[in-house]
Amino acid sequence: MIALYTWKTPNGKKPAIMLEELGVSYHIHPVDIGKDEQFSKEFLRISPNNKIPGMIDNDPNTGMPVVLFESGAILTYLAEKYEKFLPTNGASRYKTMEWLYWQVGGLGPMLGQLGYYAVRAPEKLPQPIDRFTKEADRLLGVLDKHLQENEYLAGGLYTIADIATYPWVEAATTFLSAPLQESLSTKNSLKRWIGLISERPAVKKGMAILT
Ligand SMILES: N[C@@H](CCC(=O)N[C@@H](CS)C(=O)NCC(=O)O)C(=O)O
Repeated sequence: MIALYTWKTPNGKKPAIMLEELGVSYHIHPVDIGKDEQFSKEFLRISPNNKIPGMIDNDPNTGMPVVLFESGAILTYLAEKYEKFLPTNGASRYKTMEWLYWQVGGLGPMLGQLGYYAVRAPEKLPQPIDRFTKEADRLLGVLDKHLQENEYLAGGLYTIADIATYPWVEAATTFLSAPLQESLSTKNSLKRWIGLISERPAVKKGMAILT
């Protein structure tokens, strides 16, 4: 069975959504990052970067467990193993990769910094809050523009790029930042996509882990 080491944060919800979409049975091992459990010896053996999510797939068919950290790698592994949500070849495969890397390397880190400075930091410093709000809004604008001409991130197909991006967009437009919530009202294509993704039963289940 797949063991998912995770917590109820945007990065932690991505593999849970994927496993729900695949209908694969899995067991959640909570790693409470509010209590520094990501620094435990057991977890560091799975994720040496001390960040959730991590995953162990004890698949008897492969002979040895597959141990992974980094949500993009976990999503890609699961997509290739179960042959779903990542086209095996052609332009749409690389469009999926393009938006997956955009999320993991751009949207996620910027929103993560915004979350720190605007929500968690004891002192609210205007300069970093302003910088990361503007950058997050720019990235959401890029997404909105792309979605004007594309139903999903990779075009006509729902893929791991959508699965990776949705939990961060949901956080950005709910609790992370009031200015981002306001600017969503002008981003109609992004709103359409949010509606489309949020209605999926697997997304509802994956978003609700550990609540
Ligand atoms: N690039 C990583 C980012 C993971 C990440 O930032 N996880 C956060 C929670 S959303 C975490 O574990 N933070 C704990 C820490 O920094 O100590 C991924 O996509 O898996």
